[in-house]
Amino acid sequence: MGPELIVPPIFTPIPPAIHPRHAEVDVQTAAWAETFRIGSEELRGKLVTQDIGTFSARILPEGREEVVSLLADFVLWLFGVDDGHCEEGELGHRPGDLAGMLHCLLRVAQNPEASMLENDPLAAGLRDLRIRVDRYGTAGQAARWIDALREYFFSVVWEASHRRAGTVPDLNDYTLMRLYDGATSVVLPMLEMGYGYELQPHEREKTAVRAATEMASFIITWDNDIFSYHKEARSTGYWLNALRVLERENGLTPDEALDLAISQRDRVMLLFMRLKDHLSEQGSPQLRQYLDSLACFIRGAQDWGITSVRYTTPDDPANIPSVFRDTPTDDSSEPLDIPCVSWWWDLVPDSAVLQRTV
Ligand code: 3E9
Ligand code: MG
Ligand code: MG
Ligand code: MG
Ligand code: MG
Ligand code: MG
Repeated sequence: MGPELIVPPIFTPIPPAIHPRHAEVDVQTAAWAETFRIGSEELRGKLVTQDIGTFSARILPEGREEVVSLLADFVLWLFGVDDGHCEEGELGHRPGDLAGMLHCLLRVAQNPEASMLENDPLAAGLRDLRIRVDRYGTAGQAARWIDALREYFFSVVWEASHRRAGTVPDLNDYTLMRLYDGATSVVLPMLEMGYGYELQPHEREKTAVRAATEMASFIITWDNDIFSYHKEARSTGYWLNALRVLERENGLTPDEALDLAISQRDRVMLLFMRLKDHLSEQGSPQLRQYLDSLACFIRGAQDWGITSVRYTTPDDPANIPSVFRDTPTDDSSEPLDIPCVSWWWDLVPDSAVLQRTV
């Protein structure tokens, strides 16, 4: 292994926030994982120390406590799937069998009464999550949550085909896959449930609102790829990460790939903030709340990412920062040269142009 990567402070213009009941939620989530026996004993033993309840409390700092708890249990469950089945399990190398298993889980989410996977802890946990989604969300939000699970599952099957072949996708394919396999889109219905509103389809599906959502997913997953590089590069199995993609695609060293990944996420962060301001000016109060929640999701993932023992432990410390910076390393407003997302830059008025006209 080469010299350790040193991650510098990362740019964030979003202030930190946390729900006052974060400690209680964190304890309850560990208890939920034990009740439903999520993951192997070994995996569960790790997950319950990773402050996943605290992460959820950062995503919904003023949300309804029951939904903060629901989100925390759901994120822990997602790691049960993502670590347990995909990255560390047998199915992660067998995309066809993984697709079959995930379809059965989807059926349980849709029809919890169906008598299938009856001795499967992840299915039992999912039945419980579905009951609580029905309690705190609308019928439409429950349906969108299941659809989002399907898109997350679809993407991890794509990822599994690369794992089986030992291949690294190109940057465009990786970017598209990462919009879904970071499981960010499955969290979105819970942003609405947390504050007890439902975004109307004409606002949620508006191209610019969908783009803002995708930008949040990009930033959260690029940040994860930066902060989890230490954990992932040490894993004995296959691993996939934006830095690894950039190293391969552009013939870069890890340090150079890190600089490029940081400049990419800085440019998307600036665009996200501009688009958020622009949409907030015209949108409903619900849309403003939703956009604020996307920002909390981004910042929450950053604060959790630099503190959780998931990414750095005292016995194997990662060189990740303990603070953030308030300026970007790259303030270009040119589109990234990634075809699946470069259209994002067409949606928002250029602040440079605006500044010249005031
Ligand atoms: C995937 O990325 C991480 C998700 C499946 C875990 C669930 C977390 C969320 C839904 C919130 C989004 C947070 C992120 C992306 C950290 P990956 O690289 O497998 O995560 P890892 O923790 O192993 O680096
Ligand atoms: Mg802890
Ligand atoms: Mg993963
Ligand atoms: Mg992972
Ligand atoms: Mg990661
Ligand atoms: Mg450097």
